[in-house]
Amino acid sequence: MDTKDSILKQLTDMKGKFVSGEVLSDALGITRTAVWKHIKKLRDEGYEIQSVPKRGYRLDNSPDLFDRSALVSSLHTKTFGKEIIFLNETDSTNNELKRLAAGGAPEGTVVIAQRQLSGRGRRGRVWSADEGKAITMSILLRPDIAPANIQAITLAASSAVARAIEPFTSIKPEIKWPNDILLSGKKVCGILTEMTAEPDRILSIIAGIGLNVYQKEEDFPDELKETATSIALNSVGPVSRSALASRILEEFEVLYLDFIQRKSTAKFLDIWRSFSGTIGCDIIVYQGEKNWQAKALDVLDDGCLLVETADGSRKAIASGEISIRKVK
Ligand code: BTX
Repeated sequence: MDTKDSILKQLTDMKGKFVSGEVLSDALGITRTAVWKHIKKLRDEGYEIQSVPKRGYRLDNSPDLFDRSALVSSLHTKTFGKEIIFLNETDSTNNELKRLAAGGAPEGTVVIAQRQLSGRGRRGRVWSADEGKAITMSILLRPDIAPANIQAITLAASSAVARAIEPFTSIKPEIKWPNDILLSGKKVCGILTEMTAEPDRILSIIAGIGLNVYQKEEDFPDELKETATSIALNSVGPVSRSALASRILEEFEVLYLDFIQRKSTAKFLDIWRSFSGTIGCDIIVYQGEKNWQAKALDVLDDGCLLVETADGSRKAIASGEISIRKVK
């Protein structure tokens, strides 16, 4: 066992009590400065260690174990996650799942990766996720619905994520149409829904979820520092990625199965509305080269956003981007 692990073992054995720097340095035959350096390394690995002058060090929390067995043991679902492919590294969990889907993978198959080399957002944008600090996962769906309904699936996914993370956050998550989940106006989660379909039939939908969990402000690249946040930056207590991922899968499965069985979006749209940070707001709609001002009125059964334009006419927006101009 190396010195760092020996320190960790001593702290763990103390079961939440303090152990002094002196005791550690005597036991390991190193200086107190060396002890401090190892403590710093452990903190960098995600261990939460308190240090109090004259009392020493105390282990408050270990980094969460996010692996297949931790997730399986905390998951209570019927189909989502019955097949979980847990990878150390892939290009994109959406790409990986698309390959598996082409090979006949069943509905509910989940791919999770610790590291994505080319994580994607919509329209070719990049999704950034530091290894060990985020959840990057994709879920395979094979619904018997018309391709036009894909937007509804995106809204079901964002409703599920908002519901799943709410117990872990000190402020209520808000959904920006169609799929951004925000905490205090900053993006904590993005959802990329992709589909392969024949003209009248969906073959597969892949719902990719990127959730920022442990990032601190300094972990985000400069261009995201103002706009991105994480669960840990807004948490009410310790967070574990296994608990978060399993809750997301559970909530998503309930809303998805309800939608498929009842052929109705009513249930998750009510949830979506209750988390909406969009309805009632003045917005700018971006569609292709054009952009225009409107007021967001509601979300429709098919997931489109109903807006009122400056001349008082109403339009349903199926795709595009919006930015919120004012708080409701
Ligand atoms: P989006 O196009 O709505 O958002 C992408 C934009 O969000 C980027 O251009 C950037 O400005 C910003 N951004 C990038 N990374 C982050 C981040 N970590 N936190 C906050 N903002 C960020 C959103 O697309 C859909 C993202 C889906 C990501 C998942 S991860 C699992 C799956 N695999 C994969 O390749 N994509 C999905």
